[in-house]
Formats: sequence, structure tokens, C-alpha cells
Amino acid sequence: MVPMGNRMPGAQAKNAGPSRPKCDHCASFIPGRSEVWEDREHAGVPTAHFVLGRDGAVQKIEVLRAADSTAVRVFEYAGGHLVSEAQDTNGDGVLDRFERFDADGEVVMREEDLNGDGKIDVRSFFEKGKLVRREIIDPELLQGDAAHERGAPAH
Ligand SMILES: [Ca+2]
Repeated sequence: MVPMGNRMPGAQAKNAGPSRPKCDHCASFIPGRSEVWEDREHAGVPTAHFVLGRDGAVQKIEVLRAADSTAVRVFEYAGGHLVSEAQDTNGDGVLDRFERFDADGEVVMREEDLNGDGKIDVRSFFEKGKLVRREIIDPELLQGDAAHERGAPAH
């Protein structure tokens, strides 16, 4: 005779805690959208984050700083073309330069946070790669050293 009522599943087996994948090269797949983290610098933490679309094409790539996983560069793609790029140009952990590109890969707009407060200060518009208009958004930049071109050679 086999006792029928003795196979009580242990309550602990169902309560093993949250399953949090801890790995240096892991992927989580969500229907229609996939995300992949990679530890490209063998830093023990992910330093690249890929977001893939339903078709498997890359939609977004984030390059992460190993020290604190903040994004230092963010690339966004649509239809296989790079449409925007954001960058932390001075390494303070805040994205401070944002560019948008046309279908030919030419920059059409660049937004810059020059004083590192996380707000855009200057917005530049381009046509066929040439600067056509520039807006100064932060009025503080008009008082004094507004003419600082980021990336321009220092004289
Ligand atoms: Ca700013």
C-alpha cells in the first residue's frame, strides 16, 4: 500500500527567492524585444547594453562605464541606420552631447550641455553637414564665455 497523502511538496521549494541572473554575459529575452548585456572589458559588470527590435536588428547600444554602469555613449538605430548618438564628452557621468543624423548619416542637429547640469544649453542645426543655425538656450552662457566651442582646438 502506498500512502497517498504523504507527498507534500515542501513550501520552501516554491519560495527560493527572486531569480536574479548574476552573470557577466547574460541576455534576457522579452517577446518582441531583446536586451543583451555584455562585459566587454572583463570588468565583472556589463559595459555594453544592446536593445534589439522584433526583427532582431539593433535598436540601441549603450556603452557603460565599468565603475558605475552609467552610459557614456548611446547609439540609436532605425532601419539599420544610426539616427542618434549621445555622449558623455567630459566623463562626469552625465550625457552632455546629443546628435541626430539623417538617412545619409549627416548630422542634422546637435544639442550640448556645456556646463554639465544635465540641461541642454546650445542647439545647433545642420544642413548637408554644414551649420546653419545655432540656438543658445541657457541665458547664462550669453554672459561671458558663450563662444566656447566644444571640441574646438584651444588657442
Ligand atoms: Ca547645461
